[in-house]
Amino acid sequence: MQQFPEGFVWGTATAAHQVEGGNWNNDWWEWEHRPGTPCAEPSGDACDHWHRYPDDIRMLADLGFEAYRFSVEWSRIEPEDGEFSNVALDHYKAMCDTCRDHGIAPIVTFHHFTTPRWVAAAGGWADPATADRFARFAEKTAGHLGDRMGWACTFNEPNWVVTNGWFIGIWPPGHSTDRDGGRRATDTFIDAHHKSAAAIRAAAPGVPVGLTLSMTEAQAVDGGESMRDRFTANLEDPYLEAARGDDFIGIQVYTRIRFGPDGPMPAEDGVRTTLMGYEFWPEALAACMRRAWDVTGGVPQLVTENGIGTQNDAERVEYVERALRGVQGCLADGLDVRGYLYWSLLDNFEWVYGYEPTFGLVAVDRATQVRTPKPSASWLGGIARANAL
Ligand code: GCO
Repeated sequence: MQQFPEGFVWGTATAAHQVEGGNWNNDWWEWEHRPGTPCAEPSGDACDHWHRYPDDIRMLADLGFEAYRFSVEWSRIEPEDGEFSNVALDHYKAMCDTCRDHGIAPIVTFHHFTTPRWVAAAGGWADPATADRFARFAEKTAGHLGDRMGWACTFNEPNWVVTNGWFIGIWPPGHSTDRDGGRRATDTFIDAHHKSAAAIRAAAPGVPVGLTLSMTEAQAVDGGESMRDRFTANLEDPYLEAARGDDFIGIQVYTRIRFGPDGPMPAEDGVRTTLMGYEFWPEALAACMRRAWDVTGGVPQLVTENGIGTQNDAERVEYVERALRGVQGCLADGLDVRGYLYWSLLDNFEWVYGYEPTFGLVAVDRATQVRTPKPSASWLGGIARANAL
């Protein structure tokens, strides 16, 4: 067994819209019900985590974890411009208190893909004014939660919101090849990150603040170097550079992409794929951690998402074990890695894919909401308790 550093954080992650249920006042609920939507199905009741979080957090603690990353839903906290809900704020305060009661550190994400309808209608992320709208929401929320938070993530994967919302068009606002809108959205997200991080630090002194970034190991094949470099330069590097000087950066990795001279290539022959169509490539985590370490100039890292959509729980164990071996290699080479959070605690709403891709350590019966931990849940919880692999 190889020990992880003293204080290494072990946990799991979810996101409000994917698990709470009934999140109707945001751009994703509208997107799911729009005629011709690319969504396989609506989020609906999700995992009813809005009501069932006490049992879910207790289950998390009983499994052996010590951290829980969840997101607060802006559209619940600020349903209309400048109108704040104390009931919603108190709900998330109670979630933090429940975590603490079980010895769990709450890792609070302030924006996980979903945006209130009123913000989207006012211009959304392509409107620079949204940075101040978001900073005001962050200040209000952080002021309410304070140091109940163990860590604060301003954004979850803003690069993925821009890619799918302005370049590919399968996420709201549904633009494709909108380079100008995508650039403005990237600029607004980065401005919002700096402003909200400052607001959170002022309202909750001592709580580490950072953004989380979707990263993919980008490999060049047969002259694909320029395509690979264009991918990383456009999708990842602006945010890695924005993270320089932050308390930490959240690294979120699932797979690799191979680039040829014409762009992304299909999965390599002989390499299995997951329910998301990703190549089964656990080693991508360490590769992206190393690249982030270089580009950010050594900003401390927290793996805020890593996992696999699969019906085969033994494959989940294989994936995570290989990914963690990569983390151990990064630690051995001097990277400052603070912890590992598995995505996800629960099988949940996987955005346009609906409920079919199952990432959870814990299965959820869609009809009854009954939770059933998978063998991987106690396996990873055991690693968390031992702090060793
Ligand atoms: C993401 C999001 C999660 C996904 C997870 C699996 O990285 O896309 O943070 O909401 O559910 O990554 O795709």
